[in-house]
Amino acid sequence: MCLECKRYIKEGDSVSQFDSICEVQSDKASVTITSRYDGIIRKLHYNLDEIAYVGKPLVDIEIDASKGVSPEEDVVETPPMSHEEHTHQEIKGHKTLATPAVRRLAMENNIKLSEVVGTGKDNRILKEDILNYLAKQTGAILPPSPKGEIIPPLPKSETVPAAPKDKARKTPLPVSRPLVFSGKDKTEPITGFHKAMVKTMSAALKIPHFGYCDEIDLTQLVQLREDLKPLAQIRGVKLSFMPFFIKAASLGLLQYPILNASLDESCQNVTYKASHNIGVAMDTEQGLIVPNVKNVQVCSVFEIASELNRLQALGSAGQLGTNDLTGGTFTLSNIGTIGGTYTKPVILPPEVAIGALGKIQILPRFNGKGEVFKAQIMNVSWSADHRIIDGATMARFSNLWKSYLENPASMLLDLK
Ligand code: CAO
Repeated sequence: MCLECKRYIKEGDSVSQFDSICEVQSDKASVTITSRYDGIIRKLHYNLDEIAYVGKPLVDIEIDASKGVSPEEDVVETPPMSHEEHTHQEIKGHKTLATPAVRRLAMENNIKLSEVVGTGKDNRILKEDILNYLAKQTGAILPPSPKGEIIPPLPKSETVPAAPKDKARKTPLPVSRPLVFSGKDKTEPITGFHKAMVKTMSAALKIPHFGYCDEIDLTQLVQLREDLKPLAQIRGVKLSFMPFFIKAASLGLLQYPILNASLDESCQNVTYKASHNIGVAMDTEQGLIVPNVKNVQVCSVFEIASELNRLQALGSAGQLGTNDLTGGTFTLSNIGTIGGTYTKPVILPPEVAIGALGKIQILPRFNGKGEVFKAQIMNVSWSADHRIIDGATMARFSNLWKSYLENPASMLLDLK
């Protein structure tokens, strides 16, 4: 487990119960560790960015004797799971599972944990359950604060769309003078989400990838999104192209369920997944992450947009939890937001297919009458597991997906 660059305390600081101590990042999620005690920080066992070991002391806290506890030093240990510390709270006779950070989030927003449905293991209440509960209450998409602090619910009139990504980061800084090299090599451990990428991509190497590319004319969709964007904005949601790409993929998967499947390790059985949990590759400060929109087959385009806003807000704040990051069944990667036309996406095992989207460009094309017009063109690149998916299936799926996007009104026929 790696201690990420955010630490909220230093030696000598006074802390109270539930005060943030630091943020840790594992290869699955990052989470804020809070103090279990009132007291004074006497020793920090790790420097920033060092690997902290599960079960080993993280900080020594001298406990305040006046609070009726032993004045000896006590330690806060690195939890076995970064996301789900095993803490209990008794509510109305039954145990509610939630981490101290989640309980603090609930407390600061005046939410009774007994009213929140936990979606974690054994019904544990996760941070996103609280955020979802708040969002439902207020109709707002809550942008998490940069430090992972708790933002009070907004009144209805103040609903806001998810925080836009830090655009500044995408723009390369102008280099005004020649780069100076220090002349020293630097070696650093691979940690956090990068570690997950090593694991997943090494496993993906075992899959024989089949590639298939095509060009999509998004002229109608670009116009449709322009029309719908202000309506979504009024409802507090930013509507990008992704929700349409995702919904069209789900409609396609209904016809070609083999693409929403997984193959067991010995390649003896294929499992067709009932849920379309569509992963979205996300470029974040912490690295590449792929949270997924759950059960797209039963979601409207608006619901997908709203969920994507939530995932993007949590993703850019480094606060996505295990539930959002696991259980994907099919993936789309919109690298076109950064640039490029065709790419060669790598399948995320145990999934069997992935699509990557290039940038939308205005290019001359011919219409049915042979006249040149300004078309909004995007390229798509699919990769599929050739052990169970043949090229013809991938091509037919791609044709269907393309037809929905080139004539977005046709999606209405198949929406439930
Ligand atoms: N071409 C051109 N413009 C595009 C586009 C495309 N393919 N896709 C989206 N855009 C536009 C959007 O419409 C939006 O413009 P407006 O502000 O005018 O509405 C702008 O780009 C920014 O979009 P966004 O990033 O806010 O939202 P999104 O839903 O389109 O994309 C996400 C979300 C998470 C896919 C994207 O932010 C991202 O991280 N992309 C990179 C994915 C990546 O790294 N893939 C590689 C994986 S393998 O290493």
